Amino acid sequence: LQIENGLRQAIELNELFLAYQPIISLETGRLSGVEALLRWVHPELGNINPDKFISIAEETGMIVPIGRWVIDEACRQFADWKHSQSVATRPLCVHVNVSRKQLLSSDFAWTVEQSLARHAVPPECLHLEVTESVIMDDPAFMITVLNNLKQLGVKIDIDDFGTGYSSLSCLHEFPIDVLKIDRAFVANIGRVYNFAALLQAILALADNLNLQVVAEGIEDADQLALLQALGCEYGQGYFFAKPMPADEIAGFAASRR
Ligand code: G
Ligand code: G
Ligand code: MN
Ligand code: NA
Repeated sequence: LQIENGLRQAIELNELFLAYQPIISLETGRLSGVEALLRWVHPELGNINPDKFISIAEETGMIVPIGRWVIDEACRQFADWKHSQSVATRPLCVHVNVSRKQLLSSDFAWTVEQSLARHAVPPECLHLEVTESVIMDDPAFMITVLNNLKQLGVKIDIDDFGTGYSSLSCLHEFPIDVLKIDRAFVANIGRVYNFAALLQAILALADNLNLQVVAEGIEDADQLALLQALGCEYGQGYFFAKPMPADEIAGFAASRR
């Protein structure tokens, strides 16, 4: 309850901030984009576990105003990088996680459009990450919602891909740009022979559908080498970097050049 009440005020009290995790081109090793991840530092409780407070925010509906703040803040920060950094030391796109309740709120697309305009962010630089389970819950309706968002020019990623129930054969019906392979999947590729074969099939399909692929949760050099051998284009994970404060991103990018 302390968390629930605190969340209501967290935006106004400036207790929320975004950490950014690098997304790396596995071909060049350079910074490609970043994923914004919400953090909450409570004045008494300190750092609150995101899994915990985000699920409370989703249950209570607080995720709608909080999510609005997240997208606006990610756009503001992206614009700041664009102005203050050379193309070699800044991310080329920013990815933001979006919950089911946000997608269902009728003014969601409008608020995204407002944030893009307010900060003069090129729409194609903003990726909205939607989990596989959210879009598969009501596929026909989600196709409409996502098509609406696509009209703004933003990109759509399927997050946590590979562990849910989406049939590979209906992927082409969704207006998506990127598959983010779930980290549970990546954790198994070196251990279970079938996972490497499955990943190969997913990469072939993605290629056919003109989708980019980001492998999540890369934690060691063996996983990276295998993903590179299979031709996976992008990766993310503790092996490269943990989520970090915005002001550390330029230094990180410079270190990868
Ligand atoms: O790194 P991490 O512990 O931040 O993320 C925990 C979970 O919370 C992940 O599933 C992630 O997708 C989700 N998450 C992180 N930030 C946001 C956000 O801004 N909005 C939503 N809806 N989910 C988020
Ligand atoms: O659901 P989503 O993919 O948005 O979740 C992002 C979450 O994954 C964040 O909480 C982030 O901290 C976490 N994460 C990022 N890289 C790694 C990794 O290499 N290993 C593990 N275990 N978690 C990771
Ligand atoms: Mn994500
Ligand atoms: Na994910």
